[in-house]
Amino acid sequence: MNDRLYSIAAPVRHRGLFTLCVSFILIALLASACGSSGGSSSSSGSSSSTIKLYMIPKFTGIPPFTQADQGAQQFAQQFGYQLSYGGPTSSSATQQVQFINNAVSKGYKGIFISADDPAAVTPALQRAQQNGVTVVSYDSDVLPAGRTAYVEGTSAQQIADIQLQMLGSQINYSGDFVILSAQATDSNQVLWNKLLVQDLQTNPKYKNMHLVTTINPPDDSTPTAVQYAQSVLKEYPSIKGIIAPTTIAVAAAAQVVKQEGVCNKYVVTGLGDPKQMESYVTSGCVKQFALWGFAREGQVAMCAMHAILTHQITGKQGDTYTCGNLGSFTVGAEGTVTAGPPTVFTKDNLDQYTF
Ligand code: RAM
Repeated sequence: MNDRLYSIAAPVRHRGLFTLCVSFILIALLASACGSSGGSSSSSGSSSSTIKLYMIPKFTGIPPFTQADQGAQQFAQQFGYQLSYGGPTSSSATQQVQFINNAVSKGYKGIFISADDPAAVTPALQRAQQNGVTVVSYDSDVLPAGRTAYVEGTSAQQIADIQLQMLGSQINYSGDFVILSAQATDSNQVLWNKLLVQDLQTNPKYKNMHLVTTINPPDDSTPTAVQYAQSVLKEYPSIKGIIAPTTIAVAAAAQVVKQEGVCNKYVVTGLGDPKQMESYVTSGCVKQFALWGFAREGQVAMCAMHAILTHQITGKQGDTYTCGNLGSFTVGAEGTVTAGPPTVFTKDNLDQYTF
């Protein structure tokens, strides 16, 4: 398990240090006051009075979650919170529950989580809430009972539409395709795939496109996705393309079609990280894929947490809060906040993105 703490407040061991501690607390309070007024206080200078928050991704070690952490960290420093980041190294709801329980027992006051399995983590989150912990889900939602608000990177409906459009425009809106997704418990992919199917069935533009199957590998890891992408090409050789709504699977599918020398035969598209996809785009193997700013998603989630902790909002529909220079955000249906717009990447704009 990967459990990185940005800063750890040193425990106070001696009564004689009381005066010194009071001074530290005062300094910390001053620092946090400066931070919330736009200064540059750092969480690494925090004392034991600093409010501690914990961010748990689906799993650590991939760019989107690292970027969300960095975005959240930036605003945590401004607000004077201490933000820690840690989670399973590969998708595991059981391990996420351990991270939740540890955060509660260590006195964290807020938890951000992108769920590996909403049903499996929500009871632990409810216990956390009963202990006074505020929960904001991001990226992949938990059950509504387990959190106050959910911050999605971009609108789920737009993600579905864009993916169909990216594939359709490259195959003349005709032919079979496969969705190579992530594990079946990932609530974000499940929702996007459902909306995509609805779109496919109802929009006459897509009447000649046919989804052969949606594949849910047992996890969202590169070796597994590569293996499944290879099987897709073997099992369904006559498809026109693959839509992969995970940064892992879209890169894996691109790797497989490139290695097998079939870039001209199959369209690979979906949701990808620009840096991870760069070589496939510059070599012409992948023409289009989409994503949104995960750093922004982390920032908007941190601002939601701050607005809840400071009693500016309760997470009900219509609540609004501001987020520095990103402007103002409104809580929508079922406590959902949309962080920003999606971007479609092609060879023409890819070099503008550094993430
Ligand atoms: C992967 C994860 C994440 C998803 C992106 C698009 O990084 O599955 O949850 O939002 O892909």
